[in-house]
Amino acid sequence: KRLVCKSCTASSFLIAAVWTLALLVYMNMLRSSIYQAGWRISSDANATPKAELSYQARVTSGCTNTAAANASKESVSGSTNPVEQLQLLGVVRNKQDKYIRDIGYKHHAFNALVSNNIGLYRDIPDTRHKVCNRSETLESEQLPQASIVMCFYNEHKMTLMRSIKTVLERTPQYLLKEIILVDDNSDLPELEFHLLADLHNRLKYDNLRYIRNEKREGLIRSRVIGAREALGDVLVFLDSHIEVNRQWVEPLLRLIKAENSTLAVPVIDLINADTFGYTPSPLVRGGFNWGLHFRWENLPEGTLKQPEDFRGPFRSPTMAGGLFAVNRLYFQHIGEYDMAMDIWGGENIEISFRAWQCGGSIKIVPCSRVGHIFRKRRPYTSPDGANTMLKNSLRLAYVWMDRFKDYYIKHEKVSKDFDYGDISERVKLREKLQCHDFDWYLKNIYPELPIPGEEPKKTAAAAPIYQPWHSRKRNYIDSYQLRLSGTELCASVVAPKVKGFWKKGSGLQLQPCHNSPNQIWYETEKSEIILDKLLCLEASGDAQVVINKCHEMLGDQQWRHTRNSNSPVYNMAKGTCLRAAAPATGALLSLDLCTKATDSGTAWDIVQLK
Ligand code: UD2
Ligand code: MN
Repeated sequence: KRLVCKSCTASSFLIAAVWTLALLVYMNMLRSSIYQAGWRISSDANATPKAELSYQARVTSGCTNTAAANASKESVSGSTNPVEQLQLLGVVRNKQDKYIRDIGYKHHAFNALVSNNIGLYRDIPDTRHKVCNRSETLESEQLPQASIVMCFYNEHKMTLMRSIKTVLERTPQYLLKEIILVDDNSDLPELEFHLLADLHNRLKYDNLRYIRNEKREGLIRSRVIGAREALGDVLVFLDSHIEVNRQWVEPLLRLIKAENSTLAVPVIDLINADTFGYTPSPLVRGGFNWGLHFRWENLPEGTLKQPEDFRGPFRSPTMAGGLFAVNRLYFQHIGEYDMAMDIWGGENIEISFRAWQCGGSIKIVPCSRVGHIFRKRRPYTSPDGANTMLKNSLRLAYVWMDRFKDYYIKHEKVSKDFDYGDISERVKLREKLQCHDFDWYLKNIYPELPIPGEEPKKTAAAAPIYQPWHSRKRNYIDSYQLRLSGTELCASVVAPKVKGFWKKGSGLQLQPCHNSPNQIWYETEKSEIILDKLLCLEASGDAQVVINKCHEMLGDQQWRHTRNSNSPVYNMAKGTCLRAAAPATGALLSLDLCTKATDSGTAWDIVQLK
């Protein structure tokens, strides 16, 4: 018994030791393979795994010339994860990321995950024309000082802080009197708690002033509330989701110093709501239609003949509204804003008519650039659900447009008894300032506007709203099949063609690869992937992938891959990747975490067509 027992103990020790060793080796392998798949594996909240480090470095990689950027380059190139190699900011890694993305779209109508990952500050391209003055501004030039007025309602916190931070970083200190934040009674928890402490701790700026409205006032009254507190010579109004570009304020202040009744408007560059990509806008000016909707339109023909012309400024019949600088006393003189206008809309057209009709002007300053997040929808409503744009437009039509208001009323089919409130104060203002009538405005400031029932005029074509800068011409850079790695199955659309087009909204599935048009994808230089040169691959809903009409606005129709085998196919808006449900004919394709192991249906071979 003793003998047996002895040998038993010895051999079981040996067996146990071998097993433990094997288990350790196996766990380590598992650990590194999980690393490579990009999962966060740390259960210890304070530990910083390697993948996490490179991720954080990448987040700051927008900042060139910084140690962070260099660190990021090293760690990213050292990464073995193809998704990480693509250097993306919106990768959805887990449930928490997905939550931030989804709740962000709901509350803000932009990708808050990307915004968080960008952080407080990043470099953006200098989008000014080469003729713009880049030499450092001298204090001896004695430009007036600016008070920034930024009002916000339920703004995304990181985006709000970055808006302020860019002003602090890109404005000479001696030109910045103060930044006045007007919180329009925001009720998002992230803004209710610690907001002031966070602003103070992270921005470290003493002249940041904070006003909180006791009730929701809307952006129009909020701006006036802020402006009345301001002490600087010039008021600069900004939205709360912007990034000012280099030397943005100097050309505005220079113009106002020279012409104190001019409203100086920067060029509004585009920050993509899905990807936060920053793109320059071309030089366009503001107009409107008879529904009193603001619209961009091309500059009058012949405005830009030689390089120097790109320095502007250009007269503009109206402005978009959100971003402009104005002499503070002149703003008071011409009657601030109409304080009976609610929440959103119309105030930009009103101040435009008023400025021009009452002896001032509006000019676009091309050497001043400010990026703004253009969203596809407004993420908030008015407290009583009212259509404030209608009420506000009626007020301005009755005060400023004389008989021409009838075109608006007819165009919008406004009912005769719609209550737009008392306008007597504003009518008095118009008399006091001895303003021109609307006929004068149309003849002298906006002769290009077609008048209903009159001969059509020779005008520059109106540019499409918000993104006139997207060229219509498609440039294809590649064509390929998307083959699920390790199989002979390709991403295909199995749907009838209707009038020469594939059926819009059709999903994708795996089919044996056979070089037919329903599995041949064309990639454009804007990273759209287009089936048969007809319909765009689009991420839709929570995790669907379909083909749809190309909308040219990127984001959900914008993709990234490594152009090799075993590549993820990454959607820029969703931060997730194309995934086949199974390696089998007929298996459906959807979107899922890119970080899943490569054998789980997210690895694709990009098979170029010969
Ligand atoms: C455009 C203007 C915007 C304003 C609007 C017409 C640009 C870039 N933006 O719409 O400034 O002129 O046309 O009214 O030209 N806000 C409040 N309280 C509210 C609602 C909004 O403080 O009740 C804030 C909001 O957080 C933002 C700003 O006002 O900072 C403008 O609102 P928006 O961004 O929704 O307007 P946008 O850019 O669609
Ligand atoms: Mn805005």
